[in-house]
Amino acid sequence: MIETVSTTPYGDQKPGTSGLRKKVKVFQQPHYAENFIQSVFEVVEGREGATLIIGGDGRYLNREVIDKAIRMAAANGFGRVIVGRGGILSTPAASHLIRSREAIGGLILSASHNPGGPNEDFGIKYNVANGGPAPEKVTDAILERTRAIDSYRIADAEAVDIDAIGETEIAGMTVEVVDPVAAYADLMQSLFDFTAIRGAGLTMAFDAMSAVTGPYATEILERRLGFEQGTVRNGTPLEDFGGHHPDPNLVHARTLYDLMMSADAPDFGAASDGDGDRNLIIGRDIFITPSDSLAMLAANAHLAPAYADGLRGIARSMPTSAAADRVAAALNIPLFETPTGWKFFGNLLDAGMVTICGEESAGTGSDHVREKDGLWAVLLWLNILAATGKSVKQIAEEHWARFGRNYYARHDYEGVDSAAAEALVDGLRDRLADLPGQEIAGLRIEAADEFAYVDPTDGSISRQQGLRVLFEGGSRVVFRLSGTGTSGATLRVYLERYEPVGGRLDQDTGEMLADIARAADEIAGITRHTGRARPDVIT
Ligand code: G16
Repeated sequence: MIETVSTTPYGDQKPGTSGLRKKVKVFQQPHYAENFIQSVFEVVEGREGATLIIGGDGRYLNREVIDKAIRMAAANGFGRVIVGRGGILSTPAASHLIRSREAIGGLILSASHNPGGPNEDFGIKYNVANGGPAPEKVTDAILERTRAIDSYRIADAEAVDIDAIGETEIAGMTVEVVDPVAAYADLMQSLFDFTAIRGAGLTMAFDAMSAVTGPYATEILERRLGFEQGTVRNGTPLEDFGGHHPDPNLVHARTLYDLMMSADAPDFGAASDGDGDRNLIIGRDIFITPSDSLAMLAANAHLAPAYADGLRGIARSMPTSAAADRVAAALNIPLFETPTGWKFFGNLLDAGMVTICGEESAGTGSDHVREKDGLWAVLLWLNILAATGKSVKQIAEEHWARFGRNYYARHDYEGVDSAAAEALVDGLRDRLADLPGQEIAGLRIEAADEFAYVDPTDGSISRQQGLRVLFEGGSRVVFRLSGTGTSGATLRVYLERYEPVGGRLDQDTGEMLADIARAADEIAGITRHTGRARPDVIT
């Protein structure tokens, strides 16, 4: 019944910012997914008889890999697998199930905001018992196993029917198929004032981008909160996301943006990504950057029942703007600056040191789960709008008038030759010490360094987490290579300029950042190294 299958290692199974992400064709190589899953299972201590959660964002290959993962879990001693019906679980819903069902961990099958389909991307991520992405020491151990693997174990059984709710047995292990939405929707209802949101008479448009949040948003927004039918657009998860990038930004959610800038705009516009952990927030006639959204949510969170007693602290990734820092200072609570990657928030949340976390990459979340959570951010915004009776624009303008404004943009150079990208980063690293005092594009450099993080809970150190150049007056540019791409390198250049209270708070972001963008090119030689005159995506 249990087969041991011989295999040989693949050399490219190093987990990135958020799990192993590769082209579908890579995952389709013989034993490729099995090698990785077996390597994960071998580092899960205490898996004998334990519960494992499995689900994914429904992209191409999801069902096939779930079938393998279930049969491998049975062969590796797990006692129970809980899987979302149809193989569906949004990333925050999976995190919640791991916690609420006291599972030892979970496999989340997703490549997040990356496109899906036979020629696009797939991914496998392992989350640990707190519901959060495996920390670096676990992903390092997984990588080590992938390099030495010589066999994997799998139950030689029929595929389990994952479309019917209920329990079945496979090789002595129970497989429980659950409604992917119900427990998560209940959790959201416990955090927010659904009655107030329902009664506020707001209108909204939610773009699920043909990805996993469709069923969640339909249940919560249309059924439980009473928004009119059709509020959720592109609400059916498709294996290829309808051929689009399920990435909620101004490029890929352009239709929503155009609607929100038009005369027909509803009060509130939002979108989420492939696996439901990212969010995009657009008010009528105003886009809210993810960094600002974090700051505005933190400043107003006490208006929602779950956060009525205030926040313990705020955490943000280093490239995220300092807007949240000013809120933390005003609330007199600590602010933690971590490397990019949600996994770095887990220890702070577990230790009760922070309540809200966020990243420039369209992620915000709280201690209710251990992942960022797209619909959570949407619901907190709705709760704030309902409680204040103000528009998104009013909330934003009042926020800037109180705290000042961090103009912010990220410039992405995608599919850059890896060697050229490395050369850019290495070259800049070598010159960091010489930069302070220099004047570039009219800006004087105050400091320059490479970000390293010491986790205050366990002392673990993460080095080489981005190069930062700080200018006099609080502006800065950060350079880093993405850890989530699947072809070539993506250079991310994060631009930020602070305008204090009483300053120019209603200007065009591009214009306010133009001199910093020029300085960034001069400092790092972006055009020289990449051959690109301008970024592929600006968010
Ligand atoms: C993942 C991580 C985030 C990170 C983002 C961007 O998001 O969970 O913490 O900010 O990648 O990472 P990078 O800049 O390395 O591409 P997701 O939504 O893709 O899982």
